[in-house]
Amino acid sequence: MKTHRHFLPLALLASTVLPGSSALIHRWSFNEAAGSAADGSAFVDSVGGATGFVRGDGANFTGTGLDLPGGDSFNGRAAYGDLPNNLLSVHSTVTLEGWVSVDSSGGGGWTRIFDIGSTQGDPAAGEITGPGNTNGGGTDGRDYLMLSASRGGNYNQQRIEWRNEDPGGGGVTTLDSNLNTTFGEIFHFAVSVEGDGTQSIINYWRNGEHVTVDGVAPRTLGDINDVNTWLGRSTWINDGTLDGTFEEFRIWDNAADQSFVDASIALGADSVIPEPAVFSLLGLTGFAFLLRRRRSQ
Ligand SMILES: [Ca+2]
Ligand SMILES: [Ca+2]
Ligand SMILES: [Ca+2]
Ligand SMILES: [Ca+2]
Repeated sequence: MKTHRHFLPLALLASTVLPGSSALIHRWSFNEAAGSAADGSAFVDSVGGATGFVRGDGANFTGTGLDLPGGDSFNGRAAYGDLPNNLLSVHSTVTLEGWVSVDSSGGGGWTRIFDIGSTQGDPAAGEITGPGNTNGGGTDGRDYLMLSASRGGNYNQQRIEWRNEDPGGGGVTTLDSNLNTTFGEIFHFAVSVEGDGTQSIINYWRNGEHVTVDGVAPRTLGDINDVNTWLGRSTWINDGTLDGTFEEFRIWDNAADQSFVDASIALGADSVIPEPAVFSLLGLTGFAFLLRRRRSQ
């Protein structure tokens, strides 16, 4: 009865939750019934109720994910995921976590995993509500926090960029990475932003590798005019839209660390790590160790 010894501590951990300590605030799993994900199709947020919508054409629900076709959302109608406004700016600290595959380079250059901010088009407040340029103004991203899938079409290069030019004068922070991408292979990502009211610290992991360590941005999440909250599409609306499949996307209201990332990867996209209160009681490192031990036996 060797197995039971390992299930028991997990059950205890899962039940050791303090009230009011929840840190997972949004969870989109894209587990809608397989089939066409036509323009306007909804995908649920099982934690925060912030329903997302497919905008544009050519997407499909796979049963476990949202498969975007890749292409042009400006002159064309390549589909992307559109989440509600103001998901980030109401927080000072978040972790954006997900599982996604980049299916091909067919989406073009500077495609995005996520891009959350605003686009030129004053006085329309920078919001683009569908394929094309619904503002009729300029095409530049103004405010945004984004994670790219490529740099200029090179999918073995990526970028995190945080621009604060809505209104102008806030500057930009750029954090580049050089990670090989295998098309069609699902990977895990986590980007944490920890604000102190004046500046923010950015950490980034891909498949558990700590790619960006304590990057400093002289601004806070409250500085973002987050009216374009997008998966796959760039706030620079001339950019290509990702050919990728989103299996899971989450927003946590605290900052991840290595132990959190390791534990989340060990659990996988279909399970959520127990509430952080558990970690403060029992130690997150110990929990990650316990998971690894369980998996290795
Ligand atoms: Ca899923
Ligand atoms: Ca695809
Ligand atoms: Ca701003
Ligand atoms: Ca919007």
